[in-house]
Amino acid sequence: MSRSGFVSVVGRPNVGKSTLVNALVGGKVAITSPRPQTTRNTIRGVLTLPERDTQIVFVDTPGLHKPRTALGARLNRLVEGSIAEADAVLFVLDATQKIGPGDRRIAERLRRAATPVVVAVNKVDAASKAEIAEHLAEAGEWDFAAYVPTSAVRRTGLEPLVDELVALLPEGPFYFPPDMRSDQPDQLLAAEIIREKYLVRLRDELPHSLAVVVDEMEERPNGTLYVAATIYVERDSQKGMVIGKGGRLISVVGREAREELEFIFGTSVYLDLRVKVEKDWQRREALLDRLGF
Ligand SMILES: Nc1nc2c(ncn2[C@@H]2O[C@H](COP(=O)(O)OP(=O)(O)OP(=O)(O)O)[C@@H](O)[C@H]2O)c(=O)[nH]1
Ligand SMILES: [Mg+2]
Repeated sequence: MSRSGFVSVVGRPNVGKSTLVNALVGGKVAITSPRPQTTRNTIRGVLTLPERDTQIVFVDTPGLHKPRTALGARLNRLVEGSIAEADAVLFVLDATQKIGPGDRRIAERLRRAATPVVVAVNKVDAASKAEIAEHLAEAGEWDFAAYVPTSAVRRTGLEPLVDELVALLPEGPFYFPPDMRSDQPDQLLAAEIIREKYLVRLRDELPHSLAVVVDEMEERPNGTLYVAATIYVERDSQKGMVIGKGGRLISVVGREAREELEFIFGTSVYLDLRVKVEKDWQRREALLDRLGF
């Protein structure tokens, strides 16, 4: 009998959840950036192990944090839902930062759940042996199913991590075709790639004020993929920042996004970007619906 199940990937913002999911499934399904709160949706990445007749569906989630806006509250509820539906939880810690109240709150939440938990102590490439040992000892007191040191960027510790997770999965048929890596529609992935390029280039609070929606995506007769997207900001003053002096920033971001989209879709891409102001969209429930949250 085959094995298959959902593994919800949770943790504080910026600990490397999305980088880890990408490394585990062997391709980019979720965007990553040095800014906290990069992920805003649950994103499924599928790892099929034919030789073990096993399929793991990783569910990347937004980092859990104290919500300050309607968007923040929605994101936390999303994570709760993902934990409730999971067969196992992958709880990610950042070895380069001390275990803090945010990690402890999540640990307490997970201890109350019936779902088994595997802890990844991630970013070990950037931490000292002493820091890693301290994490393993301190987190060990939570008494979860297993603890595995990992580096998502160097791709170390992934095999032991997969072994621990496979052991927790129930028997059952695969949820997705074996060659499928993500169930994310192309439109959403394209919007995320554009947002990622901005996250990497913008400073301060502005990244959180951005939302990207792909309005149109269509293959032209000459084979070029036409992608039209709108970048939403919250205030008039932010519009200029997103466009940049003389349109410089939007053209650089546009080029970087286009190049990655061409790589992902294997075709030439024409990217049409526009910027719109939607006052305080992060705080307005109706707008959150329209922007796809
Ligand atoms: N040195 C090092 N950096 C890492 C590792 N994994 C992730 N990072 C970096 O940590 C930052 C955050 O990574 P993400 O994968 O976006 O983190 P996340 O937990 O998904 O963040 P949110 O979506 O905001 O909750 C990025 O700059 C990554 O390159 C790792 O194993 N080692
Ligand atoms: Mg993420």
